[in-house]
Amino acid sequence: MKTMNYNKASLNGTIQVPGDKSISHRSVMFGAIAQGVTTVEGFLLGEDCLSTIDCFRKLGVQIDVDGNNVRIESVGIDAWREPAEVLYTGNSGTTTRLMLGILAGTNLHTVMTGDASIGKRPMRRVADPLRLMGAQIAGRDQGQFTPLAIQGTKLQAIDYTMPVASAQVKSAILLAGLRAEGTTIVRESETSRDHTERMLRQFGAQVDVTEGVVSFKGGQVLTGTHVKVPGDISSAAFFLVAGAIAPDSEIVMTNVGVNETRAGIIDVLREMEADMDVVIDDEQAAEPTATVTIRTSSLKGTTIGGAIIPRLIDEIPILALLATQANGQTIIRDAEELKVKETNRIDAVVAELKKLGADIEATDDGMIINGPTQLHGGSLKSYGDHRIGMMAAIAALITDGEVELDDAECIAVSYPTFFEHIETLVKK
Ligand code: SPQ
Repeated sequence: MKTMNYNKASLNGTIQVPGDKSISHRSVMFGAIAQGVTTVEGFLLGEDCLSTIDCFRKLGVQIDVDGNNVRIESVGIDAWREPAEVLYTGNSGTTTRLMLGILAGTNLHTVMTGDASIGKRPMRRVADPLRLMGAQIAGRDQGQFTPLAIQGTKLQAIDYTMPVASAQVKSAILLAGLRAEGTTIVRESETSRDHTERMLRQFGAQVDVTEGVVSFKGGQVLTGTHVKVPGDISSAAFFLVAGAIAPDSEIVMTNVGVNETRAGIIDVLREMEADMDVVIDDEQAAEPTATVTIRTSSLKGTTIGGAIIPRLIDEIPILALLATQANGQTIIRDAEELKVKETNRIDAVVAELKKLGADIEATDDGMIINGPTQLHGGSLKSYGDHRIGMMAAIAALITDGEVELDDAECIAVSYPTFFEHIETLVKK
């Protein structure tokens, strides 16, 4: 149990949020698949990414970690060894789903499982298209849930139209496509994060992307390279909201990843009239970064829905808190995917913010929030979900009275230094 009493402090100063979780996972995966040495700078030492490292070590890949620098040495997939142990993916959906795509085309038998939350997350969305490629995957409830057993085999390319916007499904198919015969094509109606496509290019592969269609020829060999991981915009999101809603505040964040397939929260903050500056460092970088400054803001309600949803899906819990402080109504829609994250994030956000006195209701595909509301203290649950836990802690900055949080440890999944950063920014 963590008790938070910040007495409506203001937040001021500069922080650098930790490395991007999605890119950190992929850097190790690609480094393990590639031939040669891959060096990674700015790697996120969160529990989820450490699970990815652990899985590849069990496959015999040499991975050395020195602070936020990681070195991966591999001679490619064919040199991996069949692990005697189960590959444990912890709380990480990204590890579980992308590994499924990678392992499907090896010549290994592997078994993968994760924690209780992973055990409830749908895997057929990945396993089904992989089966169309010839993958042999068995799992609980007809291949729907972990534990999953994979018998690696030869794969055939497919032309797949995605039923939901999901970077994890797209990435798993593309990674399987690396070992497949023919050209793999993935069609998205709404663009999900494109880190896999960008990284394939960084490792020397040729990928074509035109109007929502990604195509990629199997059999391409990846070569080790250097990967620079930008700060995670999904982590920065918590302090973007904190700076906007806490009194007399100004927070500067450097090296924030602003890949446009991830940066939907910047558009929403602008739309809500937040007092914010975004200065891009290098637009040409494989993953562009920016220095972002946010100040206490007078906000207006908005509607968030449609194509922007995949660009900010993980930021919706904290945007809901932001909306409780905006003038007027905020509607979040088209976000059913929130129901299959670490927990049902629609139900969790609504239940916990209601406990603090927010005017918020769940809908089938999102939520409706009326603001502004002075929030009061309360006893909150994180549901073991890092993003719900961080939302609760940021809410505690502006409540009348203290907030208790049952399980704050889960925050280490993506942001191990989160509470240190709050302490740095809170004026004593
Ligand atoms: O890895 P995990 O547990 O799925 O993490 C989450 C998160 O909040 O950190 C989702 F719960 O992020 C996903 C994100 O929602 C990470 C991700 C990726 O790296 O490809 C893609 C998104 O998921 P999806 O299902 O839309 O593909």
